[in-house]
Amino acid sequence: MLFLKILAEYYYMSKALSYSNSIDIYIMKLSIVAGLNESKSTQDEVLKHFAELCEFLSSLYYDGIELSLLEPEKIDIEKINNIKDSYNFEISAIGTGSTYIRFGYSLGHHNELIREKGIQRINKYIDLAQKVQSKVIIGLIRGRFNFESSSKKEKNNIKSSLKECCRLAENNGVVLLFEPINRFEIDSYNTISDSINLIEEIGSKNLKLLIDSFHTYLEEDPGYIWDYLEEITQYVAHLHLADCTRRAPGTGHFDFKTFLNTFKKSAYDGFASIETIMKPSFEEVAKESSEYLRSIL
Ligand code: LER
Ligand code: MN
Repeated sequence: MLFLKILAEYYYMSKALSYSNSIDIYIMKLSIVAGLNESKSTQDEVLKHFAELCEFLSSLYYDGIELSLLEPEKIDIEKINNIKDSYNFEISAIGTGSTYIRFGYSLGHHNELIREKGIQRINKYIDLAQKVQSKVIIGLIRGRFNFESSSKKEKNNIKSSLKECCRLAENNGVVLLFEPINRFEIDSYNTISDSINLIEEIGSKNLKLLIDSFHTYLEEDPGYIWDYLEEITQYVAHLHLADCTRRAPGTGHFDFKTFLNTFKKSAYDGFASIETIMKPSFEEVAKESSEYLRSIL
């Protein structure tokens, strides 16, 4: 017990020191993805669930929580802020993919009205992000194309929708996180370099890169990726962590030490967020991942 207390004190002390320039101790901020079931729950249930998550995760030394939401407008902002502040927690990012999965709205859709719906949803996420000081993920909400479209058309649609989303993000001082996603889940911008080209083309200071270790494992050339990551850290504002089987980091053979060290060396100050299949359970993934990552960081 005493050992655990000393360990915890050391952790919090070094965390405080990590933000001072004078001492070279670096601790990467850790969060994990969770939903709040806001579509099907009462406000009280959502708040209770959020408070329980903060309580549980702070006991495992997490610094924040990444929220995957379907209806961001349903969140009671003042109360959520009070709860997160009472745990000294951050909402590391807000996931938007369920908008595509549940409503079918996407930024790359060939139908302009559906694209417009997607942009309107992103606006709602931006509004929440601005009020809870978070970032908005642009991942699966890009959608997939079908026989009525083509890869080229889809890319152009994503580009023009994203320009509009960036304008909204800039007006609200919110950062958008563009995530390269593997080819089995999405049809374009599967690789980091494709995504960086798009970010460069759009040229908004509010558009950053989210790198997910699982998609990196599937899409990037293993002989080249580690050097390449070192060159592009300045674009990155968020990380997703899952092992090559999409289970908890440390359960497969993805080289998290090299991956995370690349960001550590560049004084990356964003979050690393666990985004895995939550098996055997959310609680066990949260616990195992925290222990493993703290041991290698
Ligand atoms: C979203 O962050 C992501 O990584 C997708 O693969 C979700 O399935
Ligand atoms: Mn991801």
